[in-house]
Amino acid sequence: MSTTAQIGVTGLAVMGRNLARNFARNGYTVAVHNRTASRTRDLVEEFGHEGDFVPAETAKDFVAALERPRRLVIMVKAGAPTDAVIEEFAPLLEPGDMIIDGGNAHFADTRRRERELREQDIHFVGTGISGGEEGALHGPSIMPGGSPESYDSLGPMLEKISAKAADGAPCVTHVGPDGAGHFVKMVHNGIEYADMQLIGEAYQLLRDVAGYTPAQIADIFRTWNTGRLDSYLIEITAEVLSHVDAATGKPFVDVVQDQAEQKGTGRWTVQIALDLGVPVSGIAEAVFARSLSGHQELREASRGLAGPKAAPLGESEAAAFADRVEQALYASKIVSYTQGFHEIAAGSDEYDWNIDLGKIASIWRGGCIIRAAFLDRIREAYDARADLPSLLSDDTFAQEIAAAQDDWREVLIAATRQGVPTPGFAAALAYYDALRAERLPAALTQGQRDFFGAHTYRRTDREGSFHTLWGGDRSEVTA
Ligand code: NBP
Repeated sequence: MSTTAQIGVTGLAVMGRNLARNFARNGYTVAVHNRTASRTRDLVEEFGHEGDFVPAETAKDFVAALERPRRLVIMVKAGAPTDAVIEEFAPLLEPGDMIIDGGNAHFADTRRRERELREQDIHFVGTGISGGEEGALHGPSIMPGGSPESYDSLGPMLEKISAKAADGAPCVTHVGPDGAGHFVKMVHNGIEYADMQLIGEAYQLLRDVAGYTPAQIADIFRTWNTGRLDSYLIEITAEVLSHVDAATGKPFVDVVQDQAEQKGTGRWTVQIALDLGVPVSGIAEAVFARSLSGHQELREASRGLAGPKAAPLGESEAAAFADRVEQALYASKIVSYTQGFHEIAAGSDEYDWNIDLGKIASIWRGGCIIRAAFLDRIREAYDARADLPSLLSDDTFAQEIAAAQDDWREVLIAATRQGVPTPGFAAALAYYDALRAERLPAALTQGQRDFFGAHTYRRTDREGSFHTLWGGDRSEVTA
């Protein structure tokens, strides 16, 4: 077999197949391989006319089909299958070759694999790919980690197949070394969870407090989508809400079981945030809301618990309430992104990745699930000041939240009065209020810790650590 292909894709389920087609449609010759060879044959049979594919049935033929340095993309199920594929291919590769893992790997696995393969001088490029199967085919947002040398070789190809933002910029950048790409993809998914939860809460409020029907709420979302909330998720929310179930004639949303599933990247975002000490309360509430929804027996057992007796709003108040919900949603969204970007900054510090936060906002503007006009604003905020302590420190965002906060609070009062759960909105507001507070009860916490465990405390008026002799004469000693 001649060495002709510029890139190879192994793992040809929905993602790998569409990614291979995307490369081929952009003029690259693509070697294709899958553990079960029938998938390879099917791809070439169905889509062979779209470009140049080199099908390979064995690992050896696949590697032999690649020009050097080899660029080999793995698109298999994350976890043990990725290790199995690396074990199969790495012995067939040579120094300078690249393995690009486009699966949803945990960044710690990516760091390990990168370290192990570096010993053989093979570049391991852990790459976050967002946008689902449509994105893979038409242009995803791509978050590659790995060495700068690997990006020199891969970057132009990735730029070609990636989504393009409205200003034409490709939605890909070299995120940083080793696991940086998969870390950023993980936080992207965490933010996606939070975005979806906040939208869900807005929907529930419009339905249960304002009394709108799903079709009316779809129209409200369509209106919001022409303003500052303009985003893919708001757009598809309107589509889902206006869809009518063919079998029953009921709104589709009313015939779907209300138990949300998850694959794990949201949970990882929260677990890693806990390790890094970053408060991502909005993302955590979104993950918990999905798990609560799945506890069917617990929910059944709790149906009889008492709730408030407040009546829904009258028709005349509904429209004003919907405007308030828009403010609450927007303010809460600013907080989710503030928390997500804080986690990326903390990961970057912890692992010396030197991640450019403005670039990350920039490459999420197209292709991915959280694409939104709003990301342009985040990019501008970081471009204006790369060391911004938090998105809330940006003047424009601070002013927008200031303008939204009264309505945000009113919405939460209404939600509480009616007994509509809004953990995302509430966590976001609590975060905002905690950050701006002059004094937090953490001082009391420190006093309690010192009382029961002699954990010591620091004073507001002088340096040092102190302990009060709680069991004795309550005098203070230097610790
Ligand atoms: P799946 O995650 O369903 O994986 C199926 C592929 O893995 C098939 O090609 C299968 O080969 C291969 N595979 C498995 Br399973 N075990 C293997 C092993 N031990 N050795 C070799 N190959 C093995 O596919 P997908 O949904 O296309 O996703 C691919 C990756 O992309 C995943 O990591 C996923 O998390 C990530 N991702 C998915 C999306 C999405 O929207 N679906 C979005 C972003 C990222 P076979 O055909 O022989 O069984």
